[in-house]
Amino acid sequence: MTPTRALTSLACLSLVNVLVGACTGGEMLSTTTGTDTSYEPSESGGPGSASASASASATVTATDTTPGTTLTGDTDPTGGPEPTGGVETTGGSETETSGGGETDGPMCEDALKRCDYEFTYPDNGEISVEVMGDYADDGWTNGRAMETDGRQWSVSIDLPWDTQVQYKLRINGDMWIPDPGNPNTVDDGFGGFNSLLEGLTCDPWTCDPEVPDGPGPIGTFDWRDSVIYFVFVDRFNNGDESNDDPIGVEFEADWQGGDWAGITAKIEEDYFGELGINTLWLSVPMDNTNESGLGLGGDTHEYSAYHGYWPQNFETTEEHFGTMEELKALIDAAHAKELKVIVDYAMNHVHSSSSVFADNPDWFWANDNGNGGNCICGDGCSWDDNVEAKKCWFTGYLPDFNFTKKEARDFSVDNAIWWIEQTGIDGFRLDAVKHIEDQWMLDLRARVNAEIEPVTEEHFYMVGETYTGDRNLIKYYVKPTMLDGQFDFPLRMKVAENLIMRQGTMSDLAGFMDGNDDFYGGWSVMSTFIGNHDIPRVIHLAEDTPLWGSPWDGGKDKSWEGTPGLPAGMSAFERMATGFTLLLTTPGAPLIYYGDEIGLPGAGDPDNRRFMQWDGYSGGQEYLFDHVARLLELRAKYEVTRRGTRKGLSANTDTMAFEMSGDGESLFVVLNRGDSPASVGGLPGGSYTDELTGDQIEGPSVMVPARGSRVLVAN
Ligand SMILES: [Ca+2]
Ligand SMILES: [Ca+2]
Ligand SMILES: [Ca+2]
Repeated sequence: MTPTRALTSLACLSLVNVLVGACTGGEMLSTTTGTDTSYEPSESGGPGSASASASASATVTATDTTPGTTLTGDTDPTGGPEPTGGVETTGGSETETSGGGETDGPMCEDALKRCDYEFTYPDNGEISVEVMGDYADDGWTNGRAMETDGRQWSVSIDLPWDTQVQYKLRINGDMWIPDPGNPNTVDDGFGGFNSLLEGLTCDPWTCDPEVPDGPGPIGTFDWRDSVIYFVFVDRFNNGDESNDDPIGVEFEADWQGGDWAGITAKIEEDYFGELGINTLWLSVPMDNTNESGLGLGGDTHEYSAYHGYWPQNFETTEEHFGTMEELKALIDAAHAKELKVIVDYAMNHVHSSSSVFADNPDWFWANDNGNGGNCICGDGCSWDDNVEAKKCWFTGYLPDFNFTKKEARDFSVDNAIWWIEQTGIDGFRLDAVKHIEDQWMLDLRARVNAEIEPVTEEHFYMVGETYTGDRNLIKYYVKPTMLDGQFDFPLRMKVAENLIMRQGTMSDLAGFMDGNDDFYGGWSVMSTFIGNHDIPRVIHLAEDTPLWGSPWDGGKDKSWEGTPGLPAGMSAFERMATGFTLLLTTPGAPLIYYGDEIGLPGAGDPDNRRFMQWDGYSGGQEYLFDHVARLLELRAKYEVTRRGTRKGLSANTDTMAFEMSGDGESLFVVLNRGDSPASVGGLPGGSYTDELTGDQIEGPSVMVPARGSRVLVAN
């Protein structure tokens, strides 16, 4: 197809474009989300880290679609166009192009129309070349990788209809330049220039698939109602000492005996019911190696595979956790208690001892950076570069699947489906999403839709992990063809920073949440959290003096030496409780990391994975458990906490108030991070009951205890 260029002066007229920055007065606003990260890509995992993504998927709709100029019926089995048509036409790869009337392309709003455009760059031996820009809302962080024929790099990208596009080329992952083949540039606001394409129109065009506006999954269980508890299997409860079998590395890094029988026992004791959990997330169940390995990034400690991320045998259970029969018994026991079960699935790599690697070496990327060195993530290849992050090995003993090879992809997706069919699990938590090729996830979602959901008649939930502060990168994977949601790392970091660590202000947090509530789309079910197994235990950020200065700190300085103890007194537990009030009264599928309900202590990995404490709780721990359990009772009772709309009512340095409402129901949440009681305003006048304490209280301003919160219902 041949793109044509519209007149500049017309480029922004009557455009309702949901994907890129707004146009005003014929000028492009300066790039919004991208410019800061485009200049200084930060380290993996940090805020604003410019990170990996997918090159191919952006063009799927274009390459697979044959919208055409021949819409007058010969390809349309329904018998031809209706002049006013387009009612059911969304374009895209699977959609027939019915309707169309007098137009030449499939019918869709201009905002969904796309023009295929080929970017090129002469090949001078670069390792990688990517197009970064505002052609998509993740385009400044998720470049589209060019491919080379040896003489020229090129990539086709679907550009938004009749919209100016600013872009740069990223060479070898770190050098950002304007496109030398395009003389049209614009000031980038950083003393340099972005290349500029005027608004393109084309004939024919393609249409982006429309994303549904609300959750539309099948089934009786609505995943917006889910409350997830991450059972880190090896460290939770030991139900069978006969399978303990440590391999002899340091205690903290060895198997410690937790198993599926132990979890089943806790299900039957109703531990999760008492807390108010309805979904369990279990560690990777497949057999891991019994070899030890050094930690990543210069760590001199030897580790076992107790965490489950070093898979070896793909259709065997991990013997430290139990047999397939014991796993099924766990899932049956959970289902009998109306608990859903999702399992971790690690698809990026295998352990080098796996026969899958020995038998199929060509299914894996070579550990070779093309310059005579290794391609270890962070050592020879980049954790973040769009191309390298997909193929780098996490470490020398974890060969990395090359899912551009169909045989490898089919093997892995077959295996994921096999685990679903064998066990009856209800969802997956997918590890290290930005490190695998997109097609793996597209394939898995398509097969789950085709093979699993018609049988179970329930929606199979898939939540991914992309450890970054880059919301656009996280959002990239949240779409009906990939993931239902991802873990909301950016929200977690703001809650930790502003509320729990008391940096900045609660107004900062309120402002962030105003922009975050709808960021991932009404269709998605993101998982909100304040703790997980990759960050230090949150209780230490809630101490009077937080143990680390940044919410992003991995806490590795204390993970082996000088490990922290349980905080004394109440204050840390009260702050953490207030954090949970925020999390458990707002939408998402909140995640509770095992032990966080009792403020279990621990610095960075592996100290954040101490064995669960089952008795001898301090007053602070009991307070926190009871608070979380009460919040989850309220979450079950008040649908607005799960499905309502949040509206900020007031915020200042230490306090914040918001309303959750919907279907005629309203709930008011007030939070005070300060160390003195505070009056919090902004509520409607009238009398309220505090559902946490039973207190009767009068609005429009209410007193909130130091480090406390209230959940108010109008009397
Ligand atoms: Ca055991
Ligand atoms: Ca094993
Ligand atoms: Ca990979």
